[in-house]
Amino acid sequence: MSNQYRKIIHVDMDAFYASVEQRDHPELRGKPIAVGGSGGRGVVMTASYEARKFGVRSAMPAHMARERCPDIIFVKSRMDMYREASDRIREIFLSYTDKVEPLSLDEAYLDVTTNKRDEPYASELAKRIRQDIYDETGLTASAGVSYNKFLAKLASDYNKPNGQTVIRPDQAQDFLDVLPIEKFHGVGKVTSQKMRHIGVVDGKTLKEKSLETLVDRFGKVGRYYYHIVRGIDDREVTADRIRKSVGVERTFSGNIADISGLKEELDNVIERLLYRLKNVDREGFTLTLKLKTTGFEIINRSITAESSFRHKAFIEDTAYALMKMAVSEGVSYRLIGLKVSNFKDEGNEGYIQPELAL
Ligand code: TTP
Ligand code: MG
Repeated sequence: MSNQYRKIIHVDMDAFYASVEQRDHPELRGKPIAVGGSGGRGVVMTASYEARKFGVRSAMPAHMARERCPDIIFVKSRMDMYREASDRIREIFLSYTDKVEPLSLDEAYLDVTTNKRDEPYASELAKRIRQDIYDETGLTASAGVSYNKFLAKLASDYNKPNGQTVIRPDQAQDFLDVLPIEKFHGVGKVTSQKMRHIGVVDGKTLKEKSLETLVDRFGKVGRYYYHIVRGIDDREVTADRIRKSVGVERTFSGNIADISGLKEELDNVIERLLYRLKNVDREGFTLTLKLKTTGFEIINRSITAESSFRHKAFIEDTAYALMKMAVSEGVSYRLIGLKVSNFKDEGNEGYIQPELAL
C-alpha cells in the first residue's frame, strides 16, 4: 500500500524578492527591508525576515510598514533579476523531474515519484534541490514533502525560512487537525468567516461536518474541503504546457559596452543553455540572441539552420555571428540572452525545407 503513494515536493523561496536584493546589496543583509514602492500609494511586495519580526507583511501599505518598523529600508523591485533567478530555479527542478508545476516565480510543485536521479527518498531530493538552488543562486528555499499537493504546500510553510518538513501519511491527520481554518490553502477570508459561523475553526472541527453540509454551504468546493481535511487530494502535478523555446538570460552587474566583455557573458549564457537543452531533449532549429541596452531597448537577432542547435561548437559559432550583427559601437548593454526555438515535434517539422523551384 505505502509504495502506492505519490511523492510530491513543494518548493518555495524564502522572502524571494527581498532575498535577491540582500544578495546583490550586501549592505542590506541582516536589515529590515521591504521591496516595493515607498511613496504615498506604495505597497510592500515582500519584506525580509528581519522586517517581518515587526509585523511587516506583503500587500501592506508602505506607510503602515514604516509605522511598524521605523528603520525599514525600501528597495525598488527589479523584476528582471527575479525572473532570472526563477529561470535558474526551474532549470534545477527540471534536472530532477519533468513533472514541474510552477505556481509563481518562486514556488513550484514537483512530482518525484519517479525522478531523474533514481533517488527513492523524496526528502533527500528536497535537500539536494535546496542545496543546488543555494549553490546556483545564493538564495535559500524551503520545501515540503508529502504524498499530495495540499500537504506538500502545507509542509513547505512549516519550517520557513531555509527548512523542510515531511508529512508522512500516518502524520497527516495530526497536522490537519490543529490547522486553523484560514490556513487551509484555498480558503479565503470570506470562506473562513462562513466556516467560523458554523463552528469550524480548524481541521478537527471541519472534519465533524458531513459532506452534505459542506456541499450545501459551499457548493462544489465543499467537496474539496471534505477531502483535504482527511488528507485526500488527487490533483496531479501538471507540467508546463509544451515549451516553445528554451532560453537563458543574464543581467549584468554593471553595464557592458565592449565586445570582449559581452563575449564573456555570452559564453556563460551558452554554458547554461547547453545545460538546459540537455534536460529538455528536443531539437530546435532557430537560435535567437537578445540584447537589452542600458536605455532598455531590446534587440533580437535570429538564425534558422538546417541542423538543430544542440552542439556547443555550432551554438557558439552562430551566437558569435548573431552578436556581431546585433551589437552597435558606442552602445552599452545591460542584458544578454540566448534562446533555442522552432522545435521539431511542435506540429511543424522544425526546419522547413524551402520549396523546390520546379
Ligand atoms: P511569497 O512566496 O508569498 O513570499 P516570499 O517568498 O517573499 O516569502 P516567504 O515565501 O518566505 O514567506 O511570494 C513570492 C514573491 O512574490 C515575493 O517575494 C514578492 C511577490 N509578491 C508580491 O509581489 N505581492 C504579494 O502580495 C505577495 C504575497 C508576493
Ligand atoms: Mg516564497
